[in-house]
Amino acid sequence: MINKKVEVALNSQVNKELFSAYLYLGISQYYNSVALEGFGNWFKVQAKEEQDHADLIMQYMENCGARITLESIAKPDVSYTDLQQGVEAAVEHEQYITQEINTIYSIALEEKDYKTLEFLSWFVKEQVEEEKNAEDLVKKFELFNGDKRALYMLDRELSTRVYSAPSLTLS
Ligand code: OFO
Repeated sequence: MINKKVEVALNSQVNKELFSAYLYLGISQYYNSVALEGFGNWFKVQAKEEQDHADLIMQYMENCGARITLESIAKPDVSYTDLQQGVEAAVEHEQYITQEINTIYSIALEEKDYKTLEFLSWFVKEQVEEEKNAEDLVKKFELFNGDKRALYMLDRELSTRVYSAPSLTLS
């Protein structure tokens, strides 16, 4: 059994995590299209992590006997006119997701749903890393100040990112 308000909020978060995956796939395609395939790789790995986040929430909901309703996933807007806009979009999106996770946390707290609070604590910590990773990319862009050679080096560095499964596992 799970509190109804918490169930609704978690169900909505599943959609937001799937949208995150879709957005990052779009950003990945954008960077591939301008021959920054390292950035393309970084965002493709990020998209897989977002899919994991959705999977974890669905698994938790299933474990609690909650009803999951899959909603439509919105079309991401990746019509960027500047190379920095992709990484800036990621920062903005992660800040939004942090707010959404915090909102679910507040609802669970209000409803005294301690098991969901325990589950969400992993997401609260994860968002610190998610925001920092995206912010670091923006900072590097700003540091390079249009230096193409530095951008090329960063692209090579980002091409080495590999997917790893989330540290949270549910039985
Ligand atoms: Fe799921 O953390 Fe990013 O969006």
